[in-house]
Amino acid sequence: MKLYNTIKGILLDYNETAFVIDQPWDVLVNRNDLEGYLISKTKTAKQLTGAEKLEWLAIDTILPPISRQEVWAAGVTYLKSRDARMEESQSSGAASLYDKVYDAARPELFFKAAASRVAGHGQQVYIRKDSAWNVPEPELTLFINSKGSIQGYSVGNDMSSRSIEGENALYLPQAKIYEKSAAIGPCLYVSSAHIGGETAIKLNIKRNGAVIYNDATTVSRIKRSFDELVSYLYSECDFSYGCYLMTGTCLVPPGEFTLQVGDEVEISIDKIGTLVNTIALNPKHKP
Ligand code: DO4
Ligand code: MG
Repeated sequence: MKLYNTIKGILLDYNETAFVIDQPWDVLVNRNDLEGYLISKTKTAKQLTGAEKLEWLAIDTILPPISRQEVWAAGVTYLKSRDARMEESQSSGAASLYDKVYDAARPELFFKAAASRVAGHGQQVYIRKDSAWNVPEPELTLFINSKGSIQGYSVGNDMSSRSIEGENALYLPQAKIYEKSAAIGPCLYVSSAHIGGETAIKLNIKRNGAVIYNDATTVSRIKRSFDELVSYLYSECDFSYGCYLMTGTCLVPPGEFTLQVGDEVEISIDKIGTLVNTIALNPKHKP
């Protein structure tokens, strides 16, 4: 089942029927057995007609599925990511950091975004004006409740500056955290069953309507289990409203590739859906 946050309210898409769930997002999602609770709500919740459902899910109506949750991210959880970072950081001498963290017991985890910096499906994500090399990072994103239990999944984009991170690994927060550097959506896919290794993640980038990059892989290539990532994240942090955790990028465009303003980034993950964002510069910060 899919839970959508929209400007009209919260829509639950279950068995081809759309229901209105009249509750604040943070109260609704932060529970154990979210799936069972939502199924029970379908008995009394208002149903939408097909036309109403289309209106609620129009591209300018959908919001990111987040309210007061923090967004965290795991890094170097796939070999592709390790190799790309080792290459980009060769001149800074930091390549071995990535090699070490890939093999270490403790994963790389970093704070990615406050909810206000997160874009939803159909919205713009930004590249930094002081960055020459920018990529999207397609990441399966966990929704974890305040008790540390995974209740759902979403599609995430961990927008990143490779030039800033490659210059010096200590610049990671600037490479990763800025306005609209994260996108999550289009929905929260709620499931008590774990997302399996066979789940496909696809990245498609279009420029002037033409596909300029397209690749896919599966979650099975991840080095660490979700439970391992969650247990490190929750070991010394409390999340009163639950939190999102991006689980690391599994696809990296070739070294010569950088995003341009106007590019369209599409990330699809089986069962969850497709998150589409357009690349822009922050209008407030244009030179
Ligand atoms: O080590 C830097 C960040 C890694 C990352 O974001 C990823 O692997 O997805
Ligand atoms: Mg990432």
